[in-house]
Amino acid sequence: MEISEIKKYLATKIVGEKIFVYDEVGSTNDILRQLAGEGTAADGMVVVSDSQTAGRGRLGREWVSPAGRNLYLSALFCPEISPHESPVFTFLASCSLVEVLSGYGVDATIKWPNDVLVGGRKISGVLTELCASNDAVDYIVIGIGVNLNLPEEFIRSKMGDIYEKTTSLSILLGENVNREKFCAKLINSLDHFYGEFCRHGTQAIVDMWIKRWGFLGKRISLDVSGKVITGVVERVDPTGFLYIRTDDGYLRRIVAGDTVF
Ligand code: BT5
Repeated sequence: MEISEIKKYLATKIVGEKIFVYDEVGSTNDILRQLAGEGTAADGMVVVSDSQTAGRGRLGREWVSPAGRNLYLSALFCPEISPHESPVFTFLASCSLVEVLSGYGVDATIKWPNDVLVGGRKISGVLTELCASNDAVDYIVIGIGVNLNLPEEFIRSKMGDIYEKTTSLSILLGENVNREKFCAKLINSLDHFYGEFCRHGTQAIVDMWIKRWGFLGKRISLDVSGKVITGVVERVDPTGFLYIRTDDGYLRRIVAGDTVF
């Protein structure tokens, strides 16, 4: 990934004003957290890498991160919010991804809490991590992985039992995409939604996310620690929690889990 190529397409105010591009890292989230720990990171700073040797998802899951094919990006934010509102930054990232993919003519859907799917297959995932002290956020790192030029053969041969649940932009478009251009478009979109957050606050992002997610008032099934809970979504709040009215009439607050289709 060429930093000069990315900068050619950048039109941002805060996000990506400082950007670092690596050939190989363990995890882009770790690099940003390290910079933040050293006091050298700034609001909107972005780290991108061509490959990751220890790319990760939530709960220590692996994020498959081969070189030369995809996008692995982390962005740092320093918002004045309380730690429990940090999931709103996962929402912000998901909205950005849906917008950018739509610019490629791809109709992506959001799967609560952090997946972006096309045709039921995962194209992107978001990992939000935070550092907080005294009930205030010091910084939030959002890590985004997007499958861009991942060929069908790679998915089939290297991604084991998830191959049927995975896709990439090149598979959907039938041609490879310019990774630097995609990267810049995503940073531009993150900058747009971060601007919305700065102007209008967390609820505005939740509302934008709900619109793109599309499950408010609809029936949903969630795997919560191995138990499937089904009900109608009544509310989503800035903590990212879902309020589900189950068939027995109870309103359940879902803090963490995975959507089941
Ligand atoms: C996620 O976790 O989906 C968050 C992924 C975030 C990755 C980015 S890359 C840049 C930054 N640096 C990092 O180290 N991480 C972030 P989760 O919802 O837990 O999903 C993980 C699951 O997705 C795995 O267990 C696999 O089933 C599946 N998976 C792994 N790699 C994939 C890939 N490349 N494409 C699609 N699915 C994948």
